[in-house]
Amino acid sequence: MPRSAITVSLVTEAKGGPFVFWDDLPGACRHAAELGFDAIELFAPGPDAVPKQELTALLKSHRLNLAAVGTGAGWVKHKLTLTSPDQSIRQRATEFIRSMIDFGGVHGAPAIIGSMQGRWGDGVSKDQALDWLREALNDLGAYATRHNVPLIYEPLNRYETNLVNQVATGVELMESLQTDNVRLLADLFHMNIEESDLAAAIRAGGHWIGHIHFVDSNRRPVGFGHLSYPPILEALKSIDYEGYLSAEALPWPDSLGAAQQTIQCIDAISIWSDR
Ligand code: LER
Ligand code: MN
Repeated sequence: MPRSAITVSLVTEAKGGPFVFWDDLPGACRHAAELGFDAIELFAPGPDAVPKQELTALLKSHRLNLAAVGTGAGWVKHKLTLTSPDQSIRQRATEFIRSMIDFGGVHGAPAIIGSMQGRWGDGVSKDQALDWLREALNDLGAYATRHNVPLIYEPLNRYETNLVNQVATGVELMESLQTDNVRLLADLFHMNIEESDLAAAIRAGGHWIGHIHFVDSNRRPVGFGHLSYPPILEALKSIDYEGYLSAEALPWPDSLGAAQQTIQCIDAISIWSDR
């Protein structure tokens, strides 16, 4: 049975982005626990955003897990990417992600590479960018093993990257790596733009899928857009998906309303999937 998670952003520069709770981490944990979520997914400005003991205490007192940590602040705050034409930027990007792997890893959570993958162009060929991306995923995937967590790589829609937009292309990338410690993130919002059949894409992703951003077509919480969930859930069942359904969604109509809507849907799924 997949577990439930809800996103919390502490990144000022990401304002307007698809995160349910904002700024107030203790408040977000309280709401998440009261509503019955299993975990939070944290989008933090950097590895020092929340001291280790403080986060441990918060998670423990609310009986929450840390589902994952985003690394996108490296892009939105520092303009770092793994495929920049500038070697020193690529290096700093790798170092930033390594520090985020440690930040999440001590709490048992994987780091997600989404916008930090960058894009090809600006003098960099697609083959070159993919080579740099593979090099970084091999390096960082191997690094994450020290915390016994995978590294999560997220295909994004065409308006955010021109590297990997579909799950099947993500699988090709995974299969070309030397490390086997990288898994794909299937974000239903990006998939709604890029895939012709979401359920088929999930089946094609199979065991490579390690995390789900659980959201509707318009990036509002599940049920507030036009995605049809039964085939998606059947597909997740068919691949024995046991990871998180993590609500990376806009705080619509507001943070609490978005969280309530998400947990109601996930609870309904539990009942449905037990049948
Ligand atoms: C960005 O659109 C996204 O989906 C995030 O999870 C990755 O940074
Ligand atoms: Mn996402």
